[in-house]
Amino acid sequence: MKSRAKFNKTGMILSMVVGMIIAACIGPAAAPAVVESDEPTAPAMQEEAQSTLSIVQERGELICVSNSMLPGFGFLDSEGNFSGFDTDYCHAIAAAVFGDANAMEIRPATAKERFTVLSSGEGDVLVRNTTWTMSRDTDLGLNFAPTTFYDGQGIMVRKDSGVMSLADLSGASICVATGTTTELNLADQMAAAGISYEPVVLETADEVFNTYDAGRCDAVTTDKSGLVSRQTILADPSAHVILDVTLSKEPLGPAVRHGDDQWFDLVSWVVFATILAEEHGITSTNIDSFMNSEDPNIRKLLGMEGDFCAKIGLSNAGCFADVISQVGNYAEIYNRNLGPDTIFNLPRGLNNLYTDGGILYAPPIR
Ligand SMILES: N[C@@H](CCC(=O)N[C@@H](CS)C(=O)NCC(=O)O)C(=O)O
Repeated sequence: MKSRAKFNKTGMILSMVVGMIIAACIGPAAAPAVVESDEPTAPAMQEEAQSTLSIVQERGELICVSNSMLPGFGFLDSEGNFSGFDTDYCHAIAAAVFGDANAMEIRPATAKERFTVLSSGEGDVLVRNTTWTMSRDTDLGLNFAPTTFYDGQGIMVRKDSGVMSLADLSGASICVATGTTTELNLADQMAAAGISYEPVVLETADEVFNTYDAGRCDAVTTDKSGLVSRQTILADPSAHVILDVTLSKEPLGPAVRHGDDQWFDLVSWVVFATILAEEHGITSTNIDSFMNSEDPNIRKLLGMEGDFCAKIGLSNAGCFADVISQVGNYAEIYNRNLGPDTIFNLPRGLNNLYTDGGILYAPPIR
């Protein structure tokens, strides 16, 4: 969409210039005809001006670019349903916009194609275990909403390989996905440590992990959450171990296209609302008991005071209350998908609230 709008703008300026030249050559009387010939560019101007929110509202559903191969984060099951931590953030945005968490469709994308899918306008937001980096923030034209999952890159090997450290991987073949920070970090870290290795670069998570599982790589690397996730669906999960090394910082979170501040604010404040709800102990099941709260912070979050949802373009003053009641607070989203009652049992670590030893910290709604 972005490049199309740009093309239209250029086309419009060109036809205006041509029109002015023609008008100058043939005199004022002919000018109206030239103006008429400009008409086809009018819808293009509208399209350029149309906000992501109004596109989403007109469509009647959100299109979320996400993963389909990462259990716990974004996974398409055999019945055709998507679920996971990232999927729930897609539901949360839909709940805020429509008051209906299910007014949402997932557009699955591989790591390699995800940015093009977003920038071409095939989706409204990218929520796909995507790391916030400077190049993506600038060159790729993305704006990153607050981090929803602080992660780091890890390495998994077979237990019987005896590999314990990076140095033990000298000469090893390592399976890695293309179009990821993973691929670049691995190259940097191994070069810095002076360790030679053979990268086996593949396109999808299924290819990466099936190739590793088939014994065609000595190790596999991606975000630690991704390793924990995919370990559960290896032929014999207990035969593998995730090394106690962290190669990088991988702050994962939603991203939107540059150029639409309101939409960026909306997605950002949906994330913050889930964190604030956890801070205040408001959950999907107890939210009704807070509706009479006298705490001004809670009253603002739940839409009883001020009109904060209007500031992100929404007419429903209870936009965040809908997120919390339909999808849950941060802890509920985390626990439902990754917590102790799931097969992943991922400790929250950095993803705890700042009051509980983590770094999740949301600015105030006021
Ligand atoms: N967080 C990293 C890695 C994300 C990533 O896509 N990891 C792989 C794990 S193998 C993946 O999910 N691949 C799935 C796919 O491309 O379909 C990034 O943003 O580049």
